[in-house]
Amino acid sequence: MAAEYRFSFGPWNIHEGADPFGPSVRSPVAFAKKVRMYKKLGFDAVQFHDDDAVPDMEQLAPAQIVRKAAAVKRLLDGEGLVAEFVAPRLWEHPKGVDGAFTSNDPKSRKWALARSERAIDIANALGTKMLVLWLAREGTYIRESKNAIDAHRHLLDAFNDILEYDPEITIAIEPKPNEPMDHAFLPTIGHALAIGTQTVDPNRMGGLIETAHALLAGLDPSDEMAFALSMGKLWSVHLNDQNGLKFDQDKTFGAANLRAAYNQVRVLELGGYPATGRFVGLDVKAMRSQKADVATRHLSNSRAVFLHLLEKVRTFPKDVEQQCIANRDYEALELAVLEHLLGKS
Ligand code: GLO
Ligand code: MG
Repeated sequence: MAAEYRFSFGPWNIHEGADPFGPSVRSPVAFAKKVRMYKKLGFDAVQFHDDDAVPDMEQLAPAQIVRKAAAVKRLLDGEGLVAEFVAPRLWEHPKGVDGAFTSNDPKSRKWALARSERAIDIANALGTKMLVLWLAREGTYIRESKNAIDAHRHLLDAFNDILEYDPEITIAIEPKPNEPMDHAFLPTIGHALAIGTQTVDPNRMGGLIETAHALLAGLDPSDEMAFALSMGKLWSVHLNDQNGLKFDQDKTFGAANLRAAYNQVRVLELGGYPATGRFVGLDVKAMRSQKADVATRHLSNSRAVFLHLLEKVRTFPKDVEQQCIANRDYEALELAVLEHLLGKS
């Protein structure tokens, strides 16, 4: 019944459990081994950072990078998987210490663009036309450290350069309001889509909405998704969950707020998301306490929760909904939703 939704995750979602207060607690899993796990877990597509595909890319010439990425493509083909997107990892290199596209140092800004171009080369070799930009360090720790007006102009220049580098590449901005920065530039999908309209090719600018990031911005993830869907700009999602306003938790989808998760699935249904051919991405982390042999359950569980909620969305009595709306009896509608989620209807 739900076969038309297809799912993706990134290799970073199978991880060793290190956090800012303690080291790894599980051994690393080799990339090739992770790739073999996808289908078994119910997933059809791989999300990439550029250096997930080509780990030593900073030491390689462009042609060597493309050759290595082509080998990864063969690995994917062998497993019947596709690449959903590539995201340049601009937040770990020393040159990106104070931001990449919005660094005060022009040499860093130049590096960020060159690195993004290599990420596009990798995307082409992997067979995807989507670049995701999570603008991790584009922001400030203190407001006085940057001219924020210039910073937004630098972002626009960078998007234009990327669009011009490859006439077919599309950019999905993944907004996040904070962490690692005190405040990030382009903190919501509204900001992301607005700047897209100012670029040389607004048709190639869209967004990826992550549940936790919307919650950290104090917004409702399903309404954020609705905003993008209303403009045909929801190009991917990172479903997960978040228990209040704290660090980005990336909990299993639905784990903190089942009803909010239900509404995210509902809005994807209302927006005809599966017919767009785009993937449902899950950006979830295993708990640090999880033992290695079950440290992929957060992924299969998140997918399972999505599919259960999809069934709930599809079986919600439409006549009751219509009647409640006609009567403006939202107390009745609320109870109907709660009872449906509780398995009482
Ligand atoms: C972190 C982000 C991160 C991105 C990934 C792809 O908060 O959610 O996981 O989704 O780097 O851009
Ligand atoms: Mg994410």
